[in-house]
Amino acid sequence: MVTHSPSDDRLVLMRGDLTKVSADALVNAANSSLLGGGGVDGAIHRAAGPELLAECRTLNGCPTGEARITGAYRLPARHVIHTVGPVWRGGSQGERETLARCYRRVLELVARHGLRSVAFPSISTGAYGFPIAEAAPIALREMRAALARQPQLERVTVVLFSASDLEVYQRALAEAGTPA
Ligand code: AR6
Repeated sequence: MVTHSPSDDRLVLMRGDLTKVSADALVNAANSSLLGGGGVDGAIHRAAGPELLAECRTLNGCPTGEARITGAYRLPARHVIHTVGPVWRGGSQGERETLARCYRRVLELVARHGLRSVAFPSISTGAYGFPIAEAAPIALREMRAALARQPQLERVTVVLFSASDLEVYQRALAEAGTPA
């Protein structure tokens, strides 16, 4: 089951495993080494196969708040866009701005490569500890802004791992108000 944004039906929320979703690009919540880890990063590398790690090794990492694009190998996608979210340190270290920049950088790469669909996990809200109720409106705001700018974009999906995470995003979407 998917939830569509009331203001733009190209923005959808669903519960599931990101590595099973088909899109031009799947977004990875990576760390700055880009050499894999746990959570969605581990799942993406496992599903993509070792060729993804081999390509990531050539990139020499990625700073927090930035993004890098690679092939997707055995994933049902053309590309993986890796971004490094902020570690939550209480909210006074610019975490919200850095999280917004992650979404913007990913969506800039989507535009630059002419991609029509992209699927995101909830960046930083697992191991990196960003409160999901604060992260969801930031994520959705950046996605709506990109959809308004990018007519080629047919679908932006957020794939939430748990029912409770999906509920938080659904609430944020309902509260988001008028289009960006
Ligand atoms: N599909 C969709 N969402 C998932 C999946 C999946 N297969 N697996 C986990 N999630 P996290 P972060 C959710 O920890 O907080 C890694 O070790 C998860 O429930 O994956 O940005 C990296 O290497 C949570 O809601 O990413 C970094 O070191 C969300 O994805 C660090 O974790 C993000 O959780 C990054 O931490």
